[in-house]
Amino acid sequence: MARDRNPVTHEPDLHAQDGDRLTTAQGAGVDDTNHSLTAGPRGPVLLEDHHLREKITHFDHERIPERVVHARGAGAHGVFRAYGNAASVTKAAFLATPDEETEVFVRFSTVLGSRGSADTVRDVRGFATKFHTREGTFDLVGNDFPVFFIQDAVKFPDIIHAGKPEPDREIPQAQSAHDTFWDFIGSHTESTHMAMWAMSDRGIPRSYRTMEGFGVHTFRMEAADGSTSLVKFHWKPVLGVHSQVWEEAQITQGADPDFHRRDLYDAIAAGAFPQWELGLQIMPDTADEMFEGIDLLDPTKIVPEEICPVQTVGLLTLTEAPENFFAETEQVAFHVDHVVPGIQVTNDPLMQGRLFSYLDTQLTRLGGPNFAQLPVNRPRAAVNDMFRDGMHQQAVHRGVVTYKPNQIDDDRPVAEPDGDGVFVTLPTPVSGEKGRHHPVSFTDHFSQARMFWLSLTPVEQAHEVEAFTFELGKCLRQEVKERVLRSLARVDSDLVRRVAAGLGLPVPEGEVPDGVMPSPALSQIPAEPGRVDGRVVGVLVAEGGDLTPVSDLRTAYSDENVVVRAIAAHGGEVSGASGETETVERTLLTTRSVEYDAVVVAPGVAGSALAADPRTAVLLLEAFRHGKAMVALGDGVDLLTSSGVDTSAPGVLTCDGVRDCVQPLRDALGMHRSWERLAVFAG
Ligand code: HDE
Repeated sequence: MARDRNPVTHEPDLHAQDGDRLTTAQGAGVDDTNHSLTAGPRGPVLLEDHHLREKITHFDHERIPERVVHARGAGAHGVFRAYGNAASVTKAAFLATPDEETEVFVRFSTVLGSRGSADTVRDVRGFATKFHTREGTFDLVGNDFPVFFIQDAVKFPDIIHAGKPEPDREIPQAQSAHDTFWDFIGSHTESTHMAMWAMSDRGIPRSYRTMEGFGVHTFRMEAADGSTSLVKFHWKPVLGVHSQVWEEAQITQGADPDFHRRDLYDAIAAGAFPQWELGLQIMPDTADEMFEGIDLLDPTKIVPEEICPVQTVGLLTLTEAPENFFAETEQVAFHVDHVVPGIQVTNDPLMQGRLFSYLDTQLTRLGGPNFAQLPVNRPRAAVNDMFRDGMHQQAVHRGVVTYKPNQIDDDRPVAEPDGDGVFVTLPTPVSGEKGRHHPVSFTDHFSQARMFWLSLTPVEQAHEVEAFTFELGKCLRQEVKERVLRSLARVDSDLVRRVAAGLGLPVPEGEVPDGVMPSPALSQIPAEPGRVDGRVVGVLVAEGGDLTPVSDLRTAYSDENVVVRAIAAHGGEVSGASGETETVERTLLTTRSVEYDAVVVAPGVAGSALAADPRTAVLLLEAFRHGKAMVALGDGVDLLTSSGVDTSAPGVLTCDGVRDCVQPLRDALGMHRSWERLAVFAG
């Protein structure tokens, strides 16, 4: 990925700021940047100080407007490799050519919070991918849920106004747990399905690396032979889909608000490159654009994987963190209408509105129409658009001809409908009366919400109940809670009974849709241990105790880049019983349980200074409550017991030596959590 080269001219890119000498913005050397120019040693500052004025003026204008939604995010560069099997449905070269590699930039985000808000709030996550293909840029601007709150883009400002902090006191930040959000959800029953996703564990991912991604809308694909299909995009994380639990997410918001971006950068730095397979659900392109009774233009509906399997067509690997957050992650500009030959949009009314919005918003955010010239946005395909001038124009265009047709340049450049790599809109028929319609096929708002509920395991259902009860419990107005309960009564009687009980409100009556079947693919609980790359194990160690478990576990899991951190009573180094030393990475002051996927107590900690500190018990009990794998080595079991951890509970391993616990701990990590233990808490 030669990012030090200009992708268009292949000239070395100027990293704007280069060399050892401090200069002004115009390149003159600066003599002193610590003292303003004054009249006399204690006199007034002189207007003549051009360095001071230039430096402060530039600083005054450093900020650009944050994104109106998805302001908080983190990105990474990577590569997409096509398997080539997609050639049967699309002529897009980056998908259809076996082993073709395409440079990508991916930005993950939350939706509601400001740029400085915490990563682990309950929200849908953005999953936007810019494919720099040789046929032009393709942006897949997706989310980590496959459905959306609304069916029509015209309601987008309403849902976002309702979800953002309430305008009088500007609280709560990055939270949906407030009246205006639930007032909207209760009054738009089409939102019920997405609300079920948001209140499930999907709303609080463990990491960007363990999220699925979805294009949400149905796209139309065109193969080289001219055949067309209706297609939905999926990203399948190689590490599986995993989430935090709610208390853990809340603690993380304070203990490490950068948790997800740190995890992304740390994993890349450790060589545990995050990976997703791109998958397609391919459906026939029929005149009614329906599949098995599902309206493919309704973005509040999924097509269950059981009736249309996801076929994987390529692998995305993130390999490089950005060099500069502002230049890359902040200035990247995605647009749903950035499509390439072989991929076309459909009449989904939510998608149609987005085709306008993404271009429009960049004009404010990036200050004009030339944002595609910014390094992170620059197409890798040659550009010859005949657009001219505008704010922040980077190019020095040649010639006098900036119009078509022209004689002076033999009418070049030419538009050629039959040329290679040319985007030609498919001649799909359009008919009907103009009007503000509400199609009948968009009116079923509850069957798939019910399907989602029925597809969850009891532990996941308990989390869903807890989330609804928490969010509605934070609302101040009774009528808001009552209306949402009326919607839940139309999803499932058990769900509404449990949420109403938690809120202390009467259970409303509701008719639930008949004959709804679950879709097992919607549950996140793995059937067997998955991969553990980049997982974090914390080992409590004591001065004079046995430190070898730290290095032994590191060696045992080195192939999977598992991070093993020593936690001790003080920073610096600790020395073990046999003279071994270990660098302390965390103390009780600098860590919290949420940093670890598993916690190990090494021999010798019981009875040490660490054991006497009440924060140790807090760390252990949190890990226990959150279903984390826990290991007591030797007398470590005494510390677990004195801290109140039930050592006979599932997922609590007691071993004499490290060797005995390597495989069981790996398996426990691969299951992500002890679901049996969480089931006990869920009741
Ligand atoms: Fe967006 N959305 N959106 N959205 N969206 C933006 O574009 C909008 C929707 C999504 O990391 C904005 O450049 C409308 C669905 C992501 O830079 C804005 C509607 C999905 C990102 C905008 C939707 C998304 C955005 C704000 C209703 C999932 C972050 C800044 C029709 C399929 C991209 C920007 C990044 C960002 C408008 C609904 C995903 C204002 C009008 C559905 C991942 O243009």
